[in-house]
Amino acid sequence: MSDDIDRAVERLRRTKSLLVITGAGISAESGIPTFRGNDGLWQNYRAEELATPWAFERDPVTVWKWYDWRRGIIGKAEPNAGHLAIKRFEETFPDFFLITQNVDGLHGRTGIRKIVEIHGNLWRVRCTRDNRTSMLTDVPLKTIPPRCECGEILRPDVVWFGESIPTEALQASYNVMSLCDTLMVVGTSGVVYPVASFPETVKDKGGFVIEVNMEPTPITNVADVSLFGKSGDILPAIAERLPH
Ligand code: BV8
Repeated sequence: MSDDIDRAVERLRRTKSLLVITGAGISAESGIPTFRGNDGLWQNYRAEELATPWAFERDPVTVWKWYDWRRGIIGKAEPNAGHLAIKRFEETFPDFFLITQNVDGLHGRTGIRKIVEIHGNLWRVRCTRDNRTSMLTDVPLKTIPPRCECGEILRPDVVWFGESIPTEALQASYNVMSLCDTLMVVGTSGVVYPVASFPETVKDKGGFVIEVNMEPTPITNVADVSLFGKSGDILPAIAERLPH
């Protein structure tokens, strides 16, 4: 592993524009269950039952009970050393951007600014009548389902399976992918599209891809370097070896 870390650090020292993509694994050390791991969020439920517009249409109460449970866990969580190291990368690299698939808001709590939450944020809600969004941070929720002052049901402002990524977020993602010379992919199983296709997009245009994960994923075949271990250990170790 130390040779691989050396190769990653050597590349990062020559990197002008760094793009980081994160998934649920970066929040695991904050105590937030991942989606597909042994303690996976999905284990007690099937994704189709909950994270889809059809599920919400059919049974908004069950979907909101699941989000209320997740908000309860996330509400007690703090950003971990991995989140903080990525904040340091924002200060270290002349050009930096973060795309996160996570809806937990933990990156935002580090003060990072150059970020797109491509799957939304579960602390934000959206009126199902006029799509106006607002923050709703009650834990637990006062009423399930929560309602807009207009009387309509509110939904989590997240991207569900079968829903398209908002155009602005997708455009911003393709823009930063075209500009970056190095991509670091952290804590994602690489199975959810379109983000799962992003490492190949960067690789195809000649970018260097560094993966950080506990185990091999489909991204491992695309990566120039895969660093296996906890992001909360690996990312600070890399940050330490970069110019401050
Ligand atoms: C789209 C928000 C166009 C909600 C999420 C058939 C019908 C319909 C759609 C599809 C279809 N087939 C394919 C699709 C497309 C679908 C898709 O990709 N499905 C997959 C499952 C096959 N995608 C979509 O629908 C997307 N939209 O394509 O629009 C369209 C429209 C209509 C029809 C067709 C196409 C929208 C996808 C967004 C879904 N929303 N979240 C919410 O969270 O409540 S996805 C959800 O998964 C989260 O955002 C999560 O981040 C994301 C990805 O999962 P990961 O982050 O990778 O998490 P996971 O647990 O899987 O992995 C964790 C990793 O961390 C592991 O590798 C583990 O080893 C590692 N790890 C653990 N601990 C650590 C660690 N690593 C380092 N350190 C540690 N300590």
